[in-house]
Amino acid sequence: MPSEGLSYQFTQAVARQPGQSVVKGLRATDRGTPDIEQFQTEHKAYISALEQAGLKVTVLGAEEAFPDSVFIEDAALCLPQGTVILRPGAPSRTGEGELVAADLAGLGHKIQPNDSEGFIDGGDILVTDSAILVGLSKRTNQAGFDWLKSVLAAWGYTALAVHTPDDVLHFKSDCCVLDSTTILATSRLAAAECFAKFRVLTVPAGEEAAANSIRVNDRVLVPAGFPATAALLSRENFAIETLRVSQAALLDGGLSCMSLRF
Ligand code: CIR
Repeated sequence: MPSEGLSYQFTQAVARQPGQSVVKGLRATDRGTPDIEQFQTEHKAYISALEQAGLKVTVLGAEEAFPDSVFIEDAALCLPQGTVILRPGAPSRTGEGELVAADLAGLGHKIQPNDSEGFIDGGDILVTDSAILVGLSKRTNQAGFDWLKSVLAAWGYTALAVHTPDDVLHFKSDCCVLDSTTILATSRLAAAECFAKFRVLTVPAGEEAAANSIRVNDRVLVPAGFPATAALLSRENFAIETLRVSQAALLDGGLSCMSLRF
């Protein structure tokens, strides 16, 4: 069942180290190859920020066979009732669900295996305190959504399929939860019907990537380099902390996708 704080109050997280193979990670546009050392430095700071927000973080070892496996959020959805294994839609990422299932089972998670033919990336799943919104995208198809919806229904959640703009990789590239009733979103999503029941703060023009922020307990982690968004959130009385994610961004990744939080 959904509950107050489900979407932003966490005690634990699981992340995965970026491997050497991260240089081969997927990207929609080539804006340069990530520097491994810099990636590791930014990843360490990210883990520290989660710890400072009060989470116990388990950092799994790098998986060289999966260049994008640092973006662990795409492979599973952790809820109080259990951990749902997902099936990422990019061919090079389809085995990541099984990989993470083994790791999380080892950590004591109750695993809901995935027997669907459909595809679904965690980056398309926005858990709010009232419903779970799933953006259909190039990585998440109707069959993947239908399967997840039936799993979630058994646990008392309502899942709603929504649209992800064509030029956006994942639904959550463009939005995040700020609290039980407030969403931060780009203007292209802010007007969308899916947020009709929420108060929406719109990311200032030119700072679209700042929509991939994450509320973690008493603070909002915001990617560095977006001063207008930081100012907006401060004006709204959110405590913010900025973090550099320059190397993940080269692979279309951001703050949300580098951990599973629960
Ligand atoms: C990919 O294309 O799958 C990775 N390079 C980036 C995934 C980012 N994941 C996310 O935003 N949830």
